[in-house]
Amino acid sequence: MWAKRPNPDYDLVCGVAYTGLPIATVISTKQELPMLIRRKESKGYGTKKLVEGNYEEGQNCLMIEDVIVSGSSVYETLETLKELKLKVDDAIVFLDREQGGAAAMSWGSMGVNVISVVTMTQMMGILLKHGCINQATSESVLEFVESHNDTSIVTKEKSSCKNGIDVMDRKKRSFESRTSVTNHPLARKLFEIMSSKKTNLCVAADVTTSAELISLAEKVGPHICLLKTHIDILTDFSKETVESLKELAATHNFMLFEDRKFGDIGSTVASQYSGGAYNIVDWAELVTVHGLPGDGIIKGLMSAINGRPRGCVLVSEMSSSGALTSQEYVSGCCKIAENHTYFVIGFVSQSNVSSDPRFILLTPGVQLDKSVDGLGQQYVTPRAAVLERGADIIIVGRGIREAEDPEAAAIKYKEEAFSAYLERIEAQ
Ligand code: S5P
Repeated sequence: MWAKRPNPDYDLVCGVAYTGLPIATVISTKQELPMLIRRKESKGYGTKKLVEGNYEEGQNCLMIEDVIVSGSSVYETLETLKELKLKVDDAIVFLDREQGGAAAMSWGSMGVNVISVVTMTQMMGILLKHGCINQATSESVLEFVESHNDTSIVTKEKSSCKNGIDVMDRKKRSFESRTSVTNHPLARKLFEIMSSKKTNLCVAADVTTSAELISLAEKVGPHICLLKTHIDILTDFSKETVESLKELAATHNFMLFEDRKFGDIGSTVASQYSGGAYNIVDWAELVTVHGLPGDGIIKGLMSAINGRPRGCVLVSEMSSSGALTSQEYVSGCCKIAENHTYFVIGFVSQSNVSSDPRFILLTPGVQLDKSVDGLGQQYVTPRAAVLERGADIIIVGRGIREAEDPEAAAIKYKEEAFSAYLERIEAQ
C-alpha cells in the first residue's frame, strides 16, 4: 500500500476506523511517520477529542483504508481532518469494490485521489487464476458489485433521525440544512446558492441567438440559481458564447444547466456529452437525462467527465399533456438516482417523486398568467409548483422571457417561489 502512494512525502498518516487503523500503524512505524487516530465517536470523557495525535495546521496527511465501498468512512475522516486544517489529497485503500466510492471522493470540494492496490475485478481475476473460486462465483460477485453501485450510504448515515425530526423528508427541510446530507459537490453548491441568494428560480433561456442569450443571462443572473439552456437551438453558437456564459455565471453566482435530455445508450451519450459541436461536458455543470435507457446512460455520461465535477437531473415526469411517464417509470428513475448519487442530484418532476432530502426537484411548466400553450405544455403557478407539487426549484421560460421587462418578471417569479418554499418549511 505504501508503495502505491502518489507522493513521496507525507507529514502524517491517518487510518480510517477501524480496519484502516492497524494498517496505518504498521506504515507509521515502518516509515517513521507520525500517525493520527480518528475516533468514530467522540469519547464522552477525558479530552473528548475526535482525533488523537500530534499535528500542525497545513500538514499533508495520507489516509489509509482497507476497503472502499461507498466512501462514507473515508468521507467522514476527511471532513474531520479538513476541520483540523490538514491538507488531505490522497487516500490509499487496499481494495476498491468499484461501487462508486472512489469516484465520489474524487470530486469537487472533496477532491481526494483514491488509489487502490486492487480492484474487485482484479481480485476476482487473481482468485480465479489460482483456482480459489470458480467462474460462476466470480461472475456473481461482479454482478452484485455492478448492481449495488450505491454511494448513498454516506448520506444515509449522516441523515439518520436527529432530535426526533423526520430528517428524511425533503419538503420539510431548508435548503441550507440539506447541504450536509448530500455528498455531491454540485448539489451542495446549488443548495448554497439557493440559500444565500434566496432564490429557487431557474430560467429557461430558450432563445436562438448568442446575443439574446447573453442579454437574458445578464438581466436575470442576479435572481436565479440556474440558467437552463437548449444550446442546440442557437443559430450562432461559438466558444465565445460559452465563455461569456461562464463569466456571467461566476459574476452572478448561478450554475449552467444544459437541458440536453440525453436519452440513448451509454456509448452514444458519452460522445454527445463530450466533443461534438457543443462539447457540453466542458461548460455545463448540470444536464438533463432521461431514465428510459436504464443506468447504462449514467455510466456512459460518467465515462466522459474526466475528473470534472459534473451532475445530472433525471427527467422522471414531464409537464406536457399525455406524457407517457407512468408511476412505474418514476419508480425506475428513483432507483437509478439512488444507485448513482455521485452523479444524479435530482429530478425534473411534476409531483413529489422523492422525499429524500439529497435530491433536488425541479418543476417546469410554470407561468402566472397562462394554463396551456397550445402545443401540449401545461402550466401551474409558482406557488402550486412548490406547495402542491413539491418543487424545490421552478423552471420558467416564456413567463419571464416574453415579459415586457424580463428582469422584473424574474424578480416576481423568484419572490413568489421562494416565499412558497419558506411557507412550506415553516409549516412543518
Ligand atoms: O417536462 C418538461 C421538462 C422540461 S426540462 N417540460 C418542460 O417544459 N421542460 C423545459 O422547460 C422545456 O424544454 C422548456 O425549456 C422549459 C419550459 O419553458 P416554458 O416557456 O414553457 O416556461
